[in-house]
Parts: sequence; structure tokens; C-alpha cells
Amino acid sequence: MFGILTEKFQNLFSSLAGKKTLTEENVSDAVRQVRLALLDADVNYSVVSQFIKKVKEKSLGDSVLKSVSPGQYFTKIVHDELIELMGSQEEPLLLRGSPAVVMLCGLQGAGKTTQCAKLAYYLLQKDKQKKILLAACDLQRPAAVEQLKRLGEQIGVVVFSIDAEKDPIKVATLALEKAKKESFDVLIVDTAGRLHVDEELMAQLEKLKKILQPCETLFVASSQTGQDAVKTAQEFDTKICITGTILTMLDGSSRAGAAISIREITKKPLKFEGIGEKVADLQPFNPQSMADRILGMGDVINLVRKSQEHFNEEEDKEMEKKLLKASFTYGDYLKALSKMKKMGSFKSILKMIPGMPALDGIEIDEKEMSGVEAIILSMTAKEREEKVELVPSRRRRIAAGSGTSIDDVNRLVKKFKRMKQFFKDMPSLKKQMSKGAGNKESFLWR
Ligand SMILES: Nc1nc2c(ncn2[C@@H]2O[C@H](COP(=O)(O)OP(=O)(O)O)[C@@H](O)[C@H]2O)c(=O)[nH]1
Ligand SMILES: [Mg+2]
Repeated sequence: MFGILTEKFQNLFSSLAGKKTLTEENVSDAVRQVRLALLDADVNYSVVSQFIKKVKEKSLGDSVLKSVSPGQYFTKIVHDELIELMGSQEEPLLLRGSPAVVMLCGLQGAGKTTQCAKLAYYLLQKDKQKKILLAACDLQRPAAVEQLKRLGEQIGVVVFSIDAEKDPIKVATLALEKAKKESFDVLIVDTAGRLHVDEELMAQLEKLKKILQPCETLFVASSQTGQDAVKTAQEFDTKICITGTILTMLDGSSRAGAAISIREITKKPLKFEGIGEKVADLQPFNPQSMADRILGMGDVINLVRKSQEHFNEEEDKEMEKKLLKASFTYGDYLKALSKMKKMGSFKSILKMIPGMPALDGIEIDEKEMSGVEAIILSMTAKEREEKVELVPSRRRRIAAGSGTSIDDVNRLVKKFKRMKQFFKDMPSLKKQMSKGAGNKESFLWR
């Protein structure tokens, strides 16, 4: 995700791995490299200076543990400091009032309208009974109202809008009235953005705030804009007092600057992160997970979170056991595939596994995944459970039945064997998975 920055950190840590002790000299050099890497990733200058100061102090402190190598120790310091910088822990959405009003603001194209829908979807996933109203108060861009309506339809949430109305204050007032009258639990308000911060926009947002009295005023920042996002966040906070930030576009090849600096500069928590264009692509911002990803250590926290959402615990344990013993069959593979589909793209799952970012170059074709599914569906029960050898005649029949070619079937059989080998070779996976979210040391100190 953070490509170059992650690479630089990994190079640095591996160059330290050979050192016997942390000395004034190698710490200075390492710290200099961390500084350059962070500045290059668009992290705010004053944030970098503070960060470097702390890392240096800790690295040269006398508390160096004998049992860990200098490389590991330095990594741990950088890791811990990153976490602290980004807020230490998850900061949940604070919903208060009836309705609880959440107002999103930010520049044009930051992802406000999309995050409104994602947020509604996220709240509905947690509580299907929640009554949510979306209000279309971006009357600047002609298409914005339509966009929100479409998104609302997609997730089955009511969108309040007034045709041909030009005054967002009026829309907000009536939306709030409706929400109260019809006992909506949450009112999520989309607002207009500009290309740059301007007085008129701020005045409008101030008025909206006055009327809506939101319990959350979330600044939506595109991580693609690096340093600019940080400056804008600060301006929004000064003018309209935000309660937190949603960082978007983290699925792209963004620099980590915004993620690392925004909280430190605004002193307001990062609450969510947008990781794709789909309505399900929003997750709570977790500082530890973000630090792991920045340093190229995978994303165990979100992997566990996603699997907890979609797997039932028994099945999960069963599957894990099978995976680790490499005793899973085509039938299990089929089940896992359909779950993975629900969980999100296969590639994004793989990226969460520690050690996997190194495999970033490998393309996983999701169409191929559907081909695989078709092939397994064309197997007999015995074939799926690997009770019979997949001899050529069987493979031909399977290919014909699934509308694929014999080459496709051969490829799957080969891949399947390779996958089993992969799990045989990866005994530490279980440890990492079972330690799970919230464990600060995570998988770093295996
Ligand atoms: N890749 C990616 N695209 C996103 C994300 N969030 C929003 N988008 C896309 O970014 C574009 C601008 O989003 P929009 O919600 O219209 O921004 P707004 O102008 O602030 O309301 C749209 O095409 C969205 O689909 C995200 O987290 N990742
Ligand atoms: Mg919009």
C-alpha cells in the first residue's frame, strides 16, 4: 500500500539486522534514514522532527533488552512510536442524540458522498435495525444528489433531498425535521466541497453545524493528496472544529504522509479508513494495523476482523486446523472461496497476511477464481474429497462440465498442490492468527 516507504523501512531494518549492538553511530545513521523516508512520504516536517527525537532517545536508552537484536529493537521502537503518533487505539464513532447527526465535510473529490453511504452501510452491518437517513446537502455539484440517491438505493437507505433546491441549509433543516418526526436513529449529512478551502464554504458549513448540532463532524481526507490533506484538515478544524477524520483512497498507491500526520497536527482522532470504491470498503482506523502496514508487516488486525465477521468460530477453527495440517480438500477450497468472495477481493486478503507484501507483484485474477469454482463444482463428491486420483479421463470430464479447458483443470490441480505445500511451510501462521487483534506485540517478536 505504501510502496516506497515500506520498502525503505524494510531495507533499513534488514541492514540493522546484522549489527551486534545499537551504537551512537548506527542509530544516527538509521534515524537519518527514517527521517528521509518519512519526509519523502510527505509526513509533516514538525511531526517528523518530534518522531525522530523520540526514536533516537529510546534507541539509545539503557533499557535495550538483551534478548532481542538491535534490528528488532529499533523496529519495535519505530513501530511503537508510529502507533502512538496515530492515536494508540481505535476511536469509535460517538453517536449521541436522536437522531445522532453525523456531518461529513472536506474538499471536492475527497470521498465525502461515498463515505456517507459507506458509513451508513457500516452501521447497518453492526445493527440491522438501525434507522438511518442520508441527507443530500451538496447542492454545488449537480450530480452529487443523484450520486447519493443511487448509493442509498444500493444499500437500502432512505435519502432525503429536495428537487431543484439551491439552499443546503433548507435541506438540512427539513432532513432533521423528518429524522425527528420519523424516529430515525442516525442522520448522515453529505456536504459540498470546494477545490480549496474558501470563506463561503466554511460559512456554509458553520451554519449547517449550528442547525444540525452534529455529534460527529468528520473531515474526509484523501490520502492521495499527502501534505495538502494535512494542511486542509488543520484549516477545517480551526474553522468548524472537526471531531475526527476519515482517511480515504488508502487502497491506491498513496504515500503515508496524511495517515501519519493528521492526528498529530489536528489532535483529533482518525476514525475510519476508506479502502476502495465499494460501499463495504470502509473500516475503523486502527493505529496498530496502520503501523504494521506502513512497516510492511501485513495486516493481521484487519485479517482477523474480517474473518471474524464472516466465519463462524467453529468452522473457522476447523478450517484453520485443516489449513495447518494441509489436509484440506477441493471441497474445503470451494467453501473457502465463496467466503473469501464475501470478505472482499482475494488480493486484498492476501495482502493482510504478514510477509505477503513481498509478493505484491503477483497478480491474482479474480476471474480465474470463478473458473476455479466452476471446476470444483463439476467434480464428483469423491473427487472433491480427494478420495480418487484425478486421472486424465476425469480431468477431461471436469473440463467439459465446467466449460473450461483441460489446461485450466491441470493448472488448478497443480496450484492446489502448491497451496498445500505453502501451508505446510508456514507453521508460524497459526501463531500469528491466534494472537490476533489488540495484541500490541503482535507477530513482530516471534
Ligand atoms: N479507490 C478509492 N476510491 C474511492 C474511495 N472513496 C471514494 N472513492 C471514489 O472517489 C471518487 C470521489 O468520491 P466522492 O464521494 O464523489 O467525493 P466527494 O466529492 O468528496 O463527495 C468517486 O469516484 C468514489 O467512488 C476509496 O476509499 N478508494
Ligand atoms: Mg460529493
